[in-house]
Amino acid sequence: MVPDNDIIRAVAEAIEGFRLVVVASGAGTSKESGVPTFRDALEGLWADFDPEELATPQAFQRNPDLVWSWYMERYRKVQSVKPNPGHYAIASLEELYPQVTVLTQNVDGLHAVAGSTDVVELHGSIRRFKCFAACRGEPTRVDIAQLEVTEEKAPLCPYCATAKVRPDVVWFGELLPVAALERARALSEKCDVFVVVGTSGVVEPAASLPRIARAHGITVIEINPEETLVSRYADFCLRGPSGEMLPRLIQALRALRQGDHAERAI
Ligand code: BJW
Repeated sequence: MVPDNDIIRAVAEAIEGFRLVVVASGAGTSKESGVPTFRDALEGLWADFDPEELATPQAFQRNPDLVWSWYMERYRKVQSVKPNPGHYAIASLEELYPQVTVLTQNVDGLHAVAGSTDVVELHGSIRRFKCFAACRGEPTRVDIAQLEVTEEKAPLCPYCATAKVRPDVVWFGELLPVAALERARALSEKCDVFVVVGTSGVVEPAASLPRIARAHGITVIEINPEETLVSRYADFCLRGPSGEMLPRLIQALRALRQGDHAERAI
């Protein structure tokens, strides 16, 4: 059931006056931009594959060309899509709060395109590439615009000419970027409100962040059309697509602020 305005207003009232806002986003945030979520069933050529089995270093070692073509298809997609009203609403929180940080599991870069200025990419970026063997240290970034790249074949690293080039994302079994994870954990302990948007909340360590916030007595708000593991302990659950719920929340926050100004003027 889509929440009515009273619920949205109650959430706005609960977070009005806060200072430090954390938004933790997952694949559902980009769904309305046309980017499939990670756990949506794959289509077409990929229908027979399980994304969890493609997103591993072992899969890349076994069959680099297969994993490369999956990522190239997604890389092309990400370059052709635009942020949706949910991304823009998250960016516009910066007009209402002194500090807003986005902790994203997404690799599509759409928060920055929408104008969010403080984005922590926990799982890397599909828009960057690196040497699989980190031949010049981790990460050995490779600009694929400088290479002759096909969709079908993982290119060789231009530096070592031995290892293949891979996307600069975090696969299962790999460590998240240390500084990004440390900052995410610290913010989860000290923010005023933790808004979890469009994630199934199954992948660790990102899934622990709202639990950390909750354990520190911080208000947790979930925005997701479906119930998830986060729903059990969130203070508020807005059940609906983020491209609809977030702009309504911004509208309610702005209305509260305008009401405040009007009252002060009387
Ligand atoms: C909408 C919507 C709309 C739809 N609006 N919402 C502790 C216990 C058990 C296992 C582990 C553990 N610690 C570590 C692990 C292992 C593993 C893990 O978590 N496995 C789980 C599957 C159990 N984690 C790791 O390996 C991590 N590394 C690590 O911890 O290193 C140390 C270590 C290693 C091994 C053992 C122990 C310690 C690395 C995780 C890297 C994840 N990488 C991926 C791929 C990135 C590149 C790529 O995109 O290809 O990241 S996996 C994939 O899942 C991707 C996503 O960022 C991530 C999360 O998915 P997300 O965003 O939640 O998407 P979905 O599809 O699951 O959900 C979408 C949601 O949107 C749904 O809820 C919808 O309802 C909703 N929705 N429309 C709003 N319009």
